[in-house]
Amino acid sequence: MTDVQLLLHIDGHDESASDGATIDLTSPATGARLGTMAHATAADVDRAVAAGRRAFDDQRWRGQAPRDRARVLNAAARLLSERVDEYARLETEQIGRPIREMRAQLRRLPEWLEFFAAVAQTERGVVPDIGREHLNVVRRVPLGVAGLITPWNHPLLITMKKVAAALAAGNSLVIKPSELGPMVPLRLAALLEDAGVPAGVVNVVTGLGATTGRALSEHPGLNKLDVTGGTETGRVIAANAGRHLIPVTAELGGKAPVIIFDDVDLDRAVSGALFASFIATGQTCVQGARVLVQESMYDAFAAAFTKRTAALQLGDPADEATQIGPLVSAAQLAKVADAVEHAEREGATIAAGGRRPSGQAYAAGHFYEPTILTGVRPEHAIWRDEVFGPVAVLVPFTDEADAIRQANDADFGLAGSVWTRDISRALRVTEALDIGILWVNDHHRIDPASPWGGMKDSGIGSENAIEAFHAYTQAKSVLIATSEKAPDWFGTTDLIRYS
Ligand code: TXE
Repeated sequence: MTDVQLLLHIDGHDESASDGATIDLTSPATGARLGTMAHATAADVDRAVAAGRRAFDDQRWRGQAPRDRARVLNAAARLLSERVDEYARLETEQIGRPIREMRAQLRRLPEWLEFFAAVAQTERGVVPDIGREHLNVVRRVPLGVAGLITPWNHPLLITMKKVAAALAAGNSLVIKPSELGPMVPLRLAALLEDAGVPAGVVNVVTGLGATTGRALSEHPGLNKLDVTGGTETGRVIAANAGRHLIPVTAELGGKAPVIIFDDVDLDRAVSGALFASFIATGQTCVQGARVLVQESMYDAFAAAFTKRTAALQLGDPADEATQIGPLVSAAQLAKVADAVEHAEREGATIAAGGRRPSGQAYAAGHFYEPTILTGVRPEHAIWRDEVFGPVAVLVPFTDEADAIRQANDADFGLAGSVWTRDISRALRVTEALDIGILWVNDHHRIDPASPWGGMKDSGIGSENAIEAFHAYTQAKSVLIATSEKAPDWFGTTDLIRYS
């Protein structure tokens, strides 16, 4: 087992918190102590923001030509490829996600650095035509120092989505990783410096949300906030951004529908729903939390889905055969167990799971069986509230209109999938859903080139793609008079000519 002492990373140096405080890290699978992390004070956050500001003001990163920044990001991508297996092991140890999934996820992350390196080099300003007497040059410039607040469920993926776009655009960063998953985001800062990002550009402050996270999100020296987390956390952080009049990107909760029409092959539908609902032990914002199945195939689907869910392999996340790991923390386990008990009290039926697994192997970890609930009604809390665990609600629908109505009956609008072989129907249904990320005959697919962001209570703005790059820049417009005639505003009555 690792015994780590994680430090803050400020201005290129690893250091303890100014008051020496630390927080213990424990394994979600065994309860064993993994080490400690520094608990950054408000003064530490202040120093990190100041370091980012100095790096921005002296142009050590944003002043480099885009092709030079791109070269560094591509070097970081190569280094990351070499370190993926090590980072996957660390993330599995820290958050309990099965190693087979962690490795598959991390292997793709160099793509984010490569994509945004390409965007940095190919981005162009624009020259809007505003008439013959002026030339208008509009360029995109970086914002300054960005505060990145990230969660535990995909520690490196979510940090990477934000970091790659922000760095490509030339910003400085202060990252506050989740207190449950700081290990690999900290390593990323060191890796970026190994690749050539100058010290001071990427700073990391570890600590709790209520202390370190709050100090960062309330800091008046930031030019942007970017958060992935729970919806209530997002509201608080977005309100802070509002107070300082800085832009915010927020990727928050979800309650994704998986809409299965009866023209889909049963096996494909079942394996698709399993993938949607139980990847990452259900701890993902786009988890298929509401599986809606057309009533003509509902019974056959329910039988097969329940059978395959019950057969999923729970266990030690470091074991290659494990499909479902523990939940990340005792608090998350309690939240999931409470939600299922409450659903049962409200009248739902447990078709699979619904309890902690028995046996010595599971005793010290935060394990919970993958769970399917039936008989859920729209007035039940489980229909509406995000559980963020391996719990899927299974409900029938009659026709297309009923599927759309049920899927849109949610405060969230992050993600969803539509399963059908009828392309026209897929287009109609995706068009009608108030959801930002939609898949047809798939779920969970992510790509650095494809925008990722929710509607309604699921957040503000988009990660990934050119949208994320633009969200880390501001348009700067320069109007150049090209006319030989000097304007004389007060010497003429023909003001229209000059206004
Ligand atoms: O998330 P938090 P938690 C949802 C999910 C989960 C719930 C709570 O429903 O059960 O949120 O999980 C920092 N000011 N998601 O408690 O608290 C915090 O330290 C500034 C959805 O882990 O939202 C961490 O770095 N920062 C989700 C980050 O915010 C604050 C991913 C997210 O933590 C803060 C995770 C504050 N006042 C949880 N309070 C997704 N969309 O994927 C907390 N933080």
